[in-house]
Amino acid sequence: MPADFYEEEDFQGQFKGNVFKRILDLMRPHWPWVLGFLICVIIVSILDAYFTYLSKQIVDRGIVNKDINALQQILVNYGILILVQAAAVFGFVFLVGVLGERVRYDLRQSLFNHLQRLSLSYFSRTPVGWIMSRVTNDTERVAELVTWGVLDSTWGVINILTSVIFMLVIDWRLALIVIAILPFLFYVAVQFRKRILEQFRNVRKINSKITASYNENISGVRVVKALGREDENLREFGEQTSAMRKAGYRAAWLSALFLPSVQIISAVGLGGIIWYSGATVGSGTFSIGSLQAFITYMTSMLWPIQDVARVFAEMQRALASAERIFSLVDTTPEILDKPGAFDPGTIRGEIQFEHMYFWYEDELPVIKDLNLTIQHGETIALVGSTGGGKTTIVNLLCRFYEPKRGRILIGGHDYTDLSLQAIQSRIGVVLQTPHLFSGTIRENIAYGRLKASQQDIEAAAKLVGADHFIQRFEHGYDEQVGEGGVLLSVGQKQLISLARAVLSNPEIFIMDEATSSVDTLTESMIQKGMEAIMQDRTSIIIAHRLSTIKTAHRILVIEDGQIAEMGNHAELLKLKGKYYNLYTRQFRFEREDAYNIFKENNQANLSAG
Ligand code: M5T
Ligand code: MG
Repeated sequence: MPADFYEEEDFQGQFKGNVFKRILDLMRPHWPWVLGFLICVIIVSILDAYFTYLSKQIVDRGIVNKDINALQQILVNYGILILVQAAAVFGFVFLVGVLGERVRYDLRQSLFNHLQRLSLSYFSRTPVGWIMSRVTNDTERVAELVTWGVLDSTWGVINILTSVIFMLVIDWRLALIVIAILPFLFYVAVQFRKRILEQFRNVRKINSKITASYNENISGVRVVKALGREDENLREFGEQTSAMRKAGYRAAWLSALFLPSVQIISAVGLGGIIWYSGATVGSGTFSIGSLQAFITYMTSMLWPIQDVARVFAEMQRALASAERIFSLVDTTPEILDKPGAFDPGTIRGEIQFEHMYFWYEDELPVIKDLNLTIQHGETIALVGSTGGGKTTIVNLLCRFYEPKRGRILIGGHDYTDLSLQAIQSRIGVVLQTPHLFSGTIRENIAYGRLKASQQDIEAAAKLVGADHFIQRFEHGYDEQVGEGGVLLSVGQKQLISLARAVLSNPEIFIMDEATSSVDTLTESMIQKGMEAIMQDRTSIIIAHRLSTIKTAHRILVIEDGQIAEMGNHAELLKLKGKYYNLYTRQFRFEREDAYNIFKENNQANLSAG
């Protein structure tokens, strides 16, 4: 699922109280910036209100009284203050930008770091799209809240407050009318905002479904045509688009209704003011300038009210985002160094699995009572039918997961007593589907040893036989591999992963051989590369190639989480059991191998019988 599918995830209205506190904590390290921008905002909004007050003075003292000196004085003040305000506007826009970037940076940094520490089990439980949505949309929304959200609401609140204060100074009775209307205006604005947001959220939700439908229909076009699903799909699609149209209509209707409603309410307020002042202007207590100032305050207050209402309405979603981010940050990795975990300096030595049990979930054992001792320098081939638990055994040895019962000993130490770093930095793993990162071939080979020199990199590539195809690229080692290595063939990716493993000079080598076939030349190169690595190293290979299996010291047939058969190639063939069956039916071999089986078989039969 794409990340935007998870963006509009539903949330409960209830927040744990500490979400607010934690958001404040995010801002704490940047308090000088926060303080600076609050000061700027306060200056801007106080000056805004004061300017209206000045224009009242221009009318009352300057124009009505025809006092040129006063007028000049007021204008000079006005000019100076305008400059101050301009500087403050510059200040807050700049500071809010800086602050936003800092908060985003902190969030991204801590999420990235945390994600790297989380155990593999977290990633198999949690959809990638969900995580992506947290690190992109949610961090963005929280950063918006702590910057523009805080800015708009402080600006709005201060603006409203100063306006109210100035109004109280000019005429407190009139001001009370306005104050009485304010909460009502605010309530209406918030309600509208909430409903509009809700509709837009709906639109986006449906939109991501529509995108998904397009995607499925285009990528699955052959199946759609072959099964004659066109009419049915069009009908389903029609339902989605008309739901989208309805939600869009509702959003437009609400948005259109919003401003006029607010305006009508404030017009009622204005009417009250004019009615009142009309009654008092004659008595001389209320000047024309005051009336004008009141009207300006009243109308200019509409914007801050809307801003505050918008922030208020959006706050719920931003808090939900923050809560999801925190829930991710709070997930503790299941596999952690124990207190006192140590690095023995090497993990060469015997590997023992002792009565090991393991399950991914629901106590449904995937590995059952596994007992095995691997000598240092031994090459072990794991074979067996799919789902037997081969990958799981390897995952456990790498300590991506830990045994649920029993234990694994490396060099005589229970491996949970060792540090993760001590184990994982000394194991070289080549996965079944080799993963390359976008970048150059050089960067990919040096991924586990950044400081490697060009000679080391080339030596590693030569050792596994990757050098000659790399040289053929236009840019050689600087050739880009594309995202995930899409520009290379499967065989080339395998060779590069092998070179990467060689370069990191691991003490234990683990490889999940690819099942997909490569051409015979590449195949034999991969084989040579593997042999080079397996020399003097404990190696565990999930084997699909006959050549690997034959060179292994021991072959383990893994069935249903247990060792079903164990021995070398010849011994196991003689047994005529599971290995024999697998061997004759499943492994890829070439013509001559087939002939050899036939021969060996006959010999085995002869000697047996
Ligand atoms: C053994 C389950 C899988 C199977 C059993 C890796 C993994 C496996 N399983 C999970 O539930 N979660 C996981 O992350 O465990 O699976 P395996 O160890 O992958 O078997 P294999 O490597 O022998 O199979 P294959 O097909 O690679 O030859 O029930 O569902
Ligand atoms: Mg597997």
